Amino acid sequence: MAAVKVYGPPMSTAVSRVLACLFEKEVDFQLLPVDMSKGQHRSPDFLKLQPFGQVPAFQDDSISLFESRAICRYILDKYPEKGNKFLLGKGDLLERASIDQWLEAEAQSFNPPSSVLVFQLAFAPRMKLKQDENAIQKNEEKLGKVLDVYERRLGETRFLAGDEFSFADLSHLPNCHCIVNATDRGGLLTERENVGRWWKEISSRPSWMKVVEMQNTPKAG
Ligand SMILES: N[C@@H](CCC(=O)N[C@@H](CS)C(=O)NCC(=O)O)C(=O)O
Repeated sequence: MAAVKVYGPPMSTAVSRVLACLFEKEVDFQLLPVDMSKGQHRSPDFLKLQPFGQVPAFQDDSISLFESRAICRYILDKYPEKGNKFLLGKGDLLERASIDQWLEAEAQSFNPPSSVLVFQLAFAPRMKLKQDENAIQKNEEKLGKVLDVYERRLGETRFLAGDEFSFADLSHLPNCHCIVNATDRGGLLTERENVGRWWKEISSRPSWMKVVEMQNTPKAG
């Protein structure tokens, strides 16, 4: 069986979501570089894989996919028996619905404000772009309100969808990691008692630590 291919730098939050999923599932993969500083993600060849000109792109034999969350679902569905078998629950309808619910919360409520903060506070300075103070303030407030909901939920359950680590928790790792480690707004997570406890637990999973190691490897992008 040929290893699946992931295109993009591990520093990218969307790429790192796919990598975390592959490590959890113990699925072999090949990481192929995309030099975004040279605009390679907008090259005609890359656009055949990812028509929006973003990373990651993904290939499994003749199948090619884009959108990190859809790529993860594909991996979870294709390899139910490999690695962590319970990222989508143990077959209980309510448990699965709860995972889907918190996955939607990640994509619809958590991701928009946290992505703005990640871009404005972590990436804009590295790219020598001017920060938008108004966007930072607005999205910090928005994210705070979202995390207040998480704080209440995580006061009731160990993880978002219940008492087991799931794909819903995994999907939050990339932006949480950047906010805690690459901005001065980490307190948004760490100063909330239950969110802080949850963050500490999910970020110390061996799968995520491997992703961080890849990000910290020179020339990892
Ligand atoms: N919803 C997409 C988002 C992909 C995305 O925004 N990728 C960023 C890097 S994290 C990117 O390629 N940015 C370059 C650009 O948009 O030009 C996913 O989850 O795959």
